[in-house]
Amino acid sequence: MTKTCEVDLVTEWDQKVEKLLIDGISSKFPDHKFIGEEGSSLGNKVELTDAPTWIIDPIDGTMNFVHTLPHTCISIALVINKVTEIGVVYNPILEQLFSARRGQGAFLNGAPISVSGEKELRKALVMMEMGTSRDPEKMKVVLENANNLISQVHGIRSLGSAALNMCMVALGGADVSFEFGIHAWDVAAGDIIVREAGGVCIDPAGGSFDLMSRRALCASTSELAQELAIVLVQYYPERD
Ligand code: LIP
Repeated sequence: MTKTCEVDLVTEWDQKVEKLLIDGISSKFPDHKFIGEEGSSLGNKVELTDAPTWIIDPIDGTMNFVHTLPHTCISIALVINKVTEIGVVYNPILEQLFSARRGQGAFLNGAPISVSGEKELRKALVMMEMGTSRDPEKMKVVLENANNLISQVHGIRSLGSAALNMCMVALGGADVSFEFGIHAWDVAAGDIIVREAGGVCIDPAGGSFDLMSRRALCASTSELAQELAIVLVQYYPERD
């Protein structure tokens, strides 16, 4: 089925996985709250309070899932007092389990991972996405950024999943990732995984990362994050 437009997809599996996770977690923690992609698209208000809240994307990279491109994942974060405590991103096709707990490092299938440490944009491999919005202003900004960056960096890549893009930065396979128009459930787990791997997450204009702003930039170093923020054409979607 489609959601906001013809290329914003949801499958029965998005809904089933979200229900499975919410039912399972609720049975152990009945007072905890949830922000889930599919519940939110049914009109449930997205509200992040100080209560323990699980932020869930049951399938990040739904388009890939529909096409059987194997870059698709489940993204789960636990946020308490608006501080992210746990992040899990699991690609069940490639059996890649990225995880992080605040203050305890980041891991891929149980082995510690760390960012590349790259500081210079001209040497960076950049993750960015076209996104599913067909709003002409948004598409213009995406293409302007791709056009401006291509001659300034080592390369540009897109996995089709914001969460997996961020995990590639955490792994050191890519150096920086940014996207406008994503939602809290796309980036909540990736944020803590990148930071626990030694990287940074900021607003793409250079300020502090704001989970509900629908804007994210993560990088292996703050030098690289700030260098990219200066050259990006900005886009400000409506907040979550
Ligand atoms: C997707 C994101 C991706 C973005 C798509 C979409 P979904 O999430 O991970 O980065 O470009 O527009 O939002 O909808 O597959 O969970």
